[in-house]
Amino acid sequence: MGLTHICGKSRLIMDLLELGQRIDNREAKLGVIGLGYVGLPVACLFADAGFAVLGVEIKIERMEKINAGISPIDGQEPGLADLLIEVVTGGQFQATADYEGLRNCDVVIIDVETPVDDDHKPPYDALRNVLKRLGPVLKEGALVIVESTIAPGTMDRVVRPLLEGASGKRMNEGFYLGHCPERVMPGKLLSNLRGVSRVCGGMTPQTAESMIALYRHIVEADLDPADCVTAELVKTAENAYRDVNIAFANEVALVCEAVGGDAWKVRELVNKSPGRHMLWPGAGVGGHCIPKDPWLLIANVGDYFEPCMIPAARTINDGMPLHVVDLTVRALREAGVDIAETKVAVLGYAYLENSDDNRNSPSEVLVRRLQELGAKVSIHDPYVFGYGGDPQEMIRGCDAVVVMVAHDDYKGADITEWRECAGRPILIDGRGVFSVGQAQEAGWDYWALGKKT
Ligand code: SAJ
Repeated sequence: MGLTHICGKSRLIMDLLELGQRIDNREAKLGVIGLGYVGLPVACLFADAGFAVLGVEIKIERMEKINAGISPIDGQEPGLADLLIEVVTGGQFQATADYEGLRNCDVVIIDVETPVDDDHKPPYDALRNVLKRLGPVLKEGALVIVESTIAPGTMDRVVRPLLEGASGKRMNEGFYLGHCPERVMPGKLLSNLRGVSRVCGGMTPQTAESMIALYRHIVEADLDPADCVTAELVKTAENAYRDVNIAFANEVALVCEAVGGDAWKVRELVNKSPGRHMLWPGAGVGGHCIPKDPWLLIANVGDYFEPCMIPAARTINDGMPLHVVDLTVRALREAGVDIAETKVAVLGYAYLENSDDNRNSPSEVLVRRLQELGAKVSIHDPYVFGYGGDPQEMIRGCDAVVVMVAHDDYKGADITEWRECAGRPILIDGRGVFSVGQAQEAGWDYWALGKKT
């Protein structure tokens, strides 16, 4: 091993040891770039743990709300609004739109969106922009941690060269680099950040150890050291795993429709078999993670092999809202009605039960297709802004009612009263909310995903 290399290695170790001490005694100054549903709670938790935190947010209105102690995040996020007020008024946390303030930061955490394009590839526009603006102000010896979900290989082939180019520094000399993928869920942001284990992927083992020392201040669960590729693989694979398993449940549901089974009953009994954990079939897979992360997992493998199962699962899940449309068309046709002259009430517009989040909602796909077929569609959702009110008013006079989300409000509804409001007794159940007996007893011509009715 050459002297330079030994000096370089000892320099790295010395730098990270010194950084580790500043982290341990909370002297290290933290920067968080991107104050969305991940960055904002991360910034608040580190500020609450005693660090001085500077948040960088390019959306001025969002930045100003945060500095006024007002959480810009919609929906119920237990504890976040109070924590934000506390750390802002306590002076531990402030937001800015200016990268200059990051010059004093020993640690910079990056939390920006990483969508995929129509070719299912991540352009990383936001991430590239952040790295180009961070480079010139990056403090000597700073630790940069990407928390955004990224395709395996991105840290080494995108983040590292961009940051070295923009900063004029070399990794493991002028700065240190790691990837700690977020594992938050809307509605449970703070509890997930505190209670769910994290993979701390460092470009060197020493970097991973420094990351563990940092996250130990806010995470009560396991902090697992790894290299960056492992961290990239774990996050994208865990969500691809979920997507593939949902697709399996959906394909079993279609089999049940074809042969006369009940997919919910089948799932319950399958899961009595040791080692089986079949998920729930449904009218589609929405949200900000599951539809995207499988594509990130396979984004950089095309030169090596052609994945088939993961894309096939995406095709199955993306097809489920359209399958519910087919059920609706068939039900109306059997009642002697062409969908083009009908009124259809769609109950549920969020992507997830009891949530107001409608990102990538399967209901959007269903509504668009029904309208293309000529139906007049009304939408209800007790949580999504603009679609509240009494569902019976949406149902009144309709030719078909389609339930797309298993909100508790629907599970507890009196569907006999719904029937009395409806123009025709056609009920399409996309989430197994009702039983065949319950629906037919209430006088409905009941059609359900995953059930032969
Ligand atoms: N869905 C099904 N069948 C299922 C489960 C979900 O059709 O059995 C549908 C849902 O209706 C929804 C979509 O899939 O439209 C996604 O649901 P989700 O329960 O996976 O919720 P998400 O999108 O919030 O996923 C998050 C992810 N968490 C992170 O990325 C940190 C995911 O890894 C978690 O597994 C998931 O929450 C969770 O377990 O709640």
